[in-house]
Amino acid sequence: SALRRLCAVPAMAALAGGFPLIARAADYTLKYGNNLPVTHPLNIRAQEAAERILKESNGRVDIKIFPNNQLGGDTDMLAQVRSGGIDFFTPSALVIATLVPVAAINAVGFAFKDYNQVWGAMDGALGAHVRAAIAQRKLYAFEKMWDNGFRQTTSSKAPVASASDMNGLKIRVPVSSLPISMFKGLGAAPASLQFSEVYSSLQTKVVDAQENPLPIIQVAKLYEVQKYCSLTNHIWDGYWFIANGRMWEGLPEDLKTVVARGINEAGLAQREDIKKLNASVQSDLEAKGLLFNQPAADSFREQLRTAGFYKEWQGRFGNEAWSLLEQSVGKLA
Ligand code: X2X
Repeated sequence: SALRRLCAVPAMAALAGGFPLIARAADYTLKYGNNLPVTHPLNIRAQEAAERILKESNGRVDIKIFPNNQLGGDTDMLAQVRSGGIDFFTPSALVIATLVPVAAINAVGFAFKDYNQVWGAMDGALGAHVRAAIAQRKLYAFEKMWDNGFRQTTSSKAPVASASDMNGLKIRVPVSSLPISMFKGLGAAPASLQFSEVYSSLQTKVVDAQENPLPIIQVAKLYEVQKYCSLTNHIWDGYWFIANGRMWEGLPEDLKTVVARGINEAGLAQREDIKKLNASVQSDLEAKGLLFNQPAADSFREQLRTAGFYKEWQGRFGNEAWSLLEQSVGKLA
């Protein structure tokens, strides 16, 4: 049969010292886990990167993607990438901050005005500072951070128009101390839950509210279990693409080059995807029934200052990191 003839070729070619036509197993089969649905730009671009890396490495590096919390929630995947159970993970800055505290610095409330400030900081000195801290925990962070977005507040109860509407709000936040501190400072009643539990906890009313960038609200279908969306823009959040340090050190230099190029360039394309999506996602979510409002930032910032939020986190991050942030965004406290 045709199949049999095809199968016979590599053996013959190998005997003749020729080049096999059928791919052998890759030298490096690497697992990458993440917490997002396959429809999110992060997964679409990661899949493209994996295909490009397979090709440019001549089949030597095969990255298998496990999306959507298939390997467990963020806490589990962070433990796995540390132990080498998986090779790559994309934790949000908030999530990796449970291991590398300074990584939450980009999430200081109302710090970044726009994406020029965000990428200036994260592709510059502030990002380098965080990557060095990640490296100390024996994880390798690729240079280009991927975009999650500016976080917005959704609720099944009522819109949030100013800081006083946060009072007593039962809101889910990621498992991370900065958002807990921030929402407590705003007077809310935050609860830490992994992303894998967000939809069901909103559906069963364990919490009334959550906060995430609009593309996440869209791909995770949170509009099905939320009614109001308040454009609070309170945190800018991104994903660090990280690798297990031992695995990374063990890769030959030529393959490191191929993998890093594939991942960093995919990250830049993913940023553009989110930028495009940001132009249309609100009207799509409105069509799906979410009611939007746009609160001014002033009352939230004022409340956080009064609560001592900025002073506290300046102390926790240290003056070096804090001044790198302020170099990009101006004085915060
Ligand atoms: O858990 C979240 O809210 C998410 C998806 O934004 C993060 O990964 C932090």
